[in-house]
Amino acid sequence: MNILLIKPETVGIFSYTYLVEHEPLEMEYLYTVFTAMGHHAVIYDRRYELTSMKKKLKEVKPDVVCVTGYITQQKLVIKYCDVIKSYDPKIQIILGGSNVEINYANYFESKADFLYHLSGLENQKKLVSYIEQEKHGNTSISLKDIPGICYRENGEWVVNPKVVETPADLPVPDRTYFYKNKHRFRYLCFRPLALVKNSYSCRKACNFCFCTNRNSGRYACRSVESLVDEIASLDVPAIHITDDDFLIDRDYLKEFIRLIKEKDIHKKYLIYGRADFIAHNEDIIKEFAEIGLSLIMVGLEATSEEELDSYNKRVTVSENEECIRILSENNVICAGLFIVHPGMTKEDFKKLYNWIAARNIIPTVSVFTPMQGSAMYKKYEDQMIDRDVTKQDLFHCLLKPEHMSVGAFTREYYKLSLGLAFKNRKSPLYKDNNYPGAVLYIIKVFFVKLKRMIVL
Ligand code: B12
Ligand code: SF4
Repeated sequence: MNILLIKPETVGIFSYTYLVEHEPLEMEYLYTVFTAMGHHAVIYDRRYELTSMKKKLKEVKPDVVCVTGYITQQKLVIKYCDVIKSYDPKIQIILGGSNVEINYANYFESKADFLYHLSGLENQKKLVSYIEQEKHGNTSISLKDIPGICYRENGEWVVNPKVVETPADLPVPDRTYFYKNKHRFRYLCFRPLALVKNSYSCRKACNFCFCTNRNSGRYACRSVESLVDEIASLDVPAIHITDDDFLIDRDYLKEFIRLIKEKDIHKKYLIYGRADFIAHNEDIIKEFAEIGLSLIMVGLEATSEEELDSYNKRVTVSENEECIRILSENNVICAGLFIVHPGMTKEDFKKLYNWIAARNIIPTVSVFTPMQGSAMYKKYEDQMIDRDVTKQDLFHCLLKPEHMSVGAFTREYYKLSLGLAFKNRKSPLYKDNNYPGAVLYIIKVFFVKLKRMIVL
């Protein structure tokens, strides 16, 4: 069969920058799985390819279209389904990805045929085999036997139960697409950059976190050998490990470091990790830094015990302080993640600025967002002043601020974020930024968006 794999265009503020761009790894995985099954798969990455949807459909003549997407792209993905079905109702549409995995019911109104609500791909193979059999009038596979899918029966959606999976089942991704487009993929000065997926979910349970609820809330990771083999095979200087928390286990990390040294691999690593682990495992961070650890995105979140407890973070302010010291002393960039919440006064914004500015941190500040699918969503659902999922991008004020208007809160937020970015403008992380080029890019994106409003 012909299978079209759609990576949607970026929505929101991220679409206006090319300074943080990642390969469409989920699509490369699907490409790998489907080509191994003998299908003809094509990646259509709408972030870079300006061909219209209809033209692409005409070109590829797909039997099946797979679409990925995040919560902010939900409405866009639903619109794609309309365009695909109006082009050819026989095309079978499968929606998957992080948002569908948990918020699959949000897509019940779409024209999709199947919703895939799992982290792994084993059952996706069964679904595609089912579609192929259907096409040829042979039906030895039954939809009810495929876990983790939603499908329609007599006009009603049927939701098959989930199964807990492990990323050990994922194939080694075919990186043909990556190597063709390698120049695009970067995290600021780290480029070219490859993504490596090594785990599902997280063992911790911060209440604002969406990721921890994936894979039915069960953490699972690959063997350290398979991770190192994949890294060794990549012809890139920098690797972004997508694990929500890569600093899970001392022994795992020790073995990782040992194998990287043994195989004489020289790359830079960007990871996510927790402050408590960093604070209590200085020796591991030191050794990891020696083999290339360059940046850790670490959820510091807040500057008081009270706020940290309110997020069920289970980290103390002194652990956060210790983490910042250790990373700084080992020359690892501390990309600290912070949250501003609706209870903050103008004074609190100033205090937060001063706290961050006084430390060696390159921060990203998010607005407290009860993301649908996180533990706290139910608590805040009724208080949300804006239900537009496109705004669940962590940059929008979705709850009524207690001490100021939404406009004033938004101004304070941008003042804080831009002020901190300006303060850190000389950081080596930004050394490759080409600002005139960035302005031209914004203008280009504006025109592309305009064009797509007319022809999708
Ligand atoms: C790297 C990353 C980014 C990169 C972009 C990566 C990319 N390739 O496009 C950057 C930094 C730009 C980014 C931006 C954003 N991100 Co982000 N990001 C991630 C991160 C860390 C890894 C994603 C990734 O590439 N994984 C690798 C792939 C292989 O794994 P996967 O996506 O899970 O896919 C698996 C399955 O879902 C399945 N699958 C995926 N798609 C499909 C489709 C079909 C049809 C099928 C059958 C299966 C399938 O295949 C894979 C096999 O395991 C995740 C957190 C995480 N650990 O997952 C957050 C995450 C995906 N991001 C998130 C968010 C919210 C955003 C933003 C909206 C906001 C923000 N402030 O960050 C923006 C929006 C960007 C946009 N595209 O519009 C959320 C999404 C939540 C949701 N409900 O959708 C996540 C889960 C983190 C979180 N905060 O909870 N992000
Ligand atoms: S915020 Fe980080 S540590 Fe907390 S549950 Fe999510 S991934 Fe785990």
